[in-house]
Amino acid sequence: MKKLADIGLIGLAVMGENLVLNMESHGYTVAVYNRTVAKVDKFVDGRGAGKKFIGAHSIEELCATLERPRKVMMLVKAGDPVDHFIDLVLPHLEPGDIIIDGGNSHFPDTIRRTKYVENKGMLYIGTGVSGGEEGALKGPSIMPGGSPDAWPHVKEIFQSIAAKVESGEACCDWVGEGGAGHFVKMVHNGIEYGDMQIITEAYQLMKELLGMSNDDMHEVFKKWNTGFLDSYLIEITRDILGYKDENGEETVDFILDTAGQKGTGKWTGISALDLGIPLTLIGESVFARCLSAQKDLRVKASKVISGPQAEFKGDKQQFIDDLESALLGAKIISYAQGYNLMMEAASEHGWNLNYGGIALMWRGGCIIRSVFLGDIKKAFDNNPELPNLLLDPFFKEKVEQAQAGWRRVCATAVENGIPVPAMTSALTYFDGFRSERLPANLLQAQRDYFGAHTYERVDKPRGEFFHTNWTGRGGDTASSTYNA
Ligand code: 2AM
Repeated sequence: MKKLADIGLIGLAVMGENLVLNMESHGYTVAVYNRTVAKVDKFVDGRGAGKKFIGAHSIEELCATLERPRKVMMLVKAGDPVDHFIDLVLPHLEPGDIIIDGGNSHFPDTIRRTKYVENKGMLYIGTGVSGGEEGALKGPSIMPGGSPDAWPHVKEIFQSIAAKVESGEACCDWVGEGGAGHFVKMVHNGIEYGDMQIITEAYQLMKELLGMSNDDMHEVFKKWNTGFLDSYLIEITRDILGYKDENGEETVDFILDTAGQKGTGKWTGISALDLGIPLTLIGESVFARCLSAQKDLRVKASKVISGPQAEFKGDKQQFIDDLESALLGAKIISYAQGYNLMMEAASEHGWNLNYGGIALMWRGGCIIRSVFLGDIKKAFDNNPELPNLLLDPFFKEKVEQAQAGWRRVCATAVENGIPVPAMTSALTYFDGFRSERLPANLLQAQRDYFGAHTYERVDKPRGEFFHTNWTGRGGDTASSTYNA
């Protein structure tokens, strides 16, 4: 009898093709199917020629070629196509078989689909796959969540095709129940927005304030990439700044300054607002892209509104070193905030997230991969209950060391009228986070004044609420009394 396939894949676009080529190169037999069926033969006879692929021309045929429990992975356009394929596949499965969505689905959809598929007796996995087309082929970061019983059946395949860190560990582990995998992938993308934004702020300061050339900045990023900031995004920034086209022109200078976005940063921000988590750096990074996109309006404003003339007076090398500190401080804040969001989501949705494991999954293969994530893993290995990254002794010290230079950068940028929304909002968060007392006492007084919303007192136990008749008019009735 012909060998059955270890796993089936629906969706032969570039990501799907690369991922199955990766699986095949690790010894797995893969059955493949695509909505436009002609692509199946094209792939099997083309990039897949001579390899262990089984081309299927229908969903029924695909499911019939799979080892039990069947594993059917979809890499199709997020949204309705995923629901559509789930319904097409389900009739050909048996209890215990597994449907896997490897696309960029929004986590509430994955929560819903996990329940739906489980109710039919099958298992479901929604997994983030990061690293782009190249990552899919050579080793992506894989973040699976869904039905816990499905994990032992896909663990070996997923971990063998995932990126590996130096110690050999795979950048793939079980994230958690329901939509946890896609949630963590979403936060990954939000953090990516933040990392990119702070790099652009450093670039803007070097360019506009220090008047540095692309070649000079290329050298600075090259150096930074050998230190604590060592990461994929610093590395590609170095290369972009050093890139010249066939005419010797520096391409980066010709690119229109309007940022695009596909929505995962926005989802992360919305999720933070929903859960009440101060995710300020990522939020500012999304808004910075929005402001960049208002190009016509900015051009008009630039002609009529004046500000300070940027002029640098200090020690240039010192300022470049300060910029490295600012990047470091802001980056630590961004990850502290991102982890804060994941912790809150875990408690909201009942997910048992493995925070060190998440750092390891992001350590290699994906866009935010960096040496720094190894230290985050250590922080959670040392204390799995760590409530905030800033309270880890290593990161506390790093951020304290960074703060002097980071403050100088923010102050200089503000004085010179150069926008650094992510670096400054991160610093402001840091100062708020380390404040025992914030001015919310006054805010509570205002709320009580105009809306009788009541307040708690510093000289009374928490949970007791008071109302003051601030004007002498009106009654003593608190709003909670008449809301009841
Ligand atoms: P196609 O090759 O038939 O277009 C990435 O776009 C993958 O998602 C492709 O395999 C593509 O199939 C599939 N896809 C895109 N839109 C789809 C839809 N509306 N329904 C089903 N599959 C879709």
